[in-house]
Amino acid sequence: MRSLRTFMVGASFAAGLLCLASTAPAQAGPSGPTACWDEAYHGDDFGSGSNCGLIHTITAWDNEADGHGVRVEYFISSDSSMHTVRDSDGSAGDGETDEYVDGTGWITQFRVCESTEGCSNWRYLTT
Ligand SMILES: [Ca+2]
Ligand SMILES: [Ca+2]
Repeated sequence: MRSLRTFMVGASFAAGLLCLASTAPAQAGPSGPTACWDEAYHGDDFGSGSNCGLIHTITAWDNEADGHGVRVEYFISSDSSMHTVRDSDGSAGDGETDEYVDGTGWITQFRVCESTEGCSNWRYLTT
């Protein structure tokens, strides 16, 4: 079962930008934002983020039936907290997606992590 959660973040877009400017996201990498969509793997486990459409999405997908849960850690433009979306049914079923309506926040960076097994590199997105 696909589980969708939609967030209506109250903070304004401008306030989010100011907030990000004063509290830089962790581990800013050398690559910089390159595209409105990207994906990341940790083994066969998968994460993807997209700001390309009117609904921005961030997905975690556990593809390994190994007892290690999969989550995607991410930051959005409208606050400085790290967010997490988990594939709560593990390698069964499909992935799990968080959604943000355009204008309430966009995904700035994300990585896919496997419990006790580490994380991929951060991926950076534009709008
Ligand atoms: Ca797994
Ligand atoms: Ca699953």
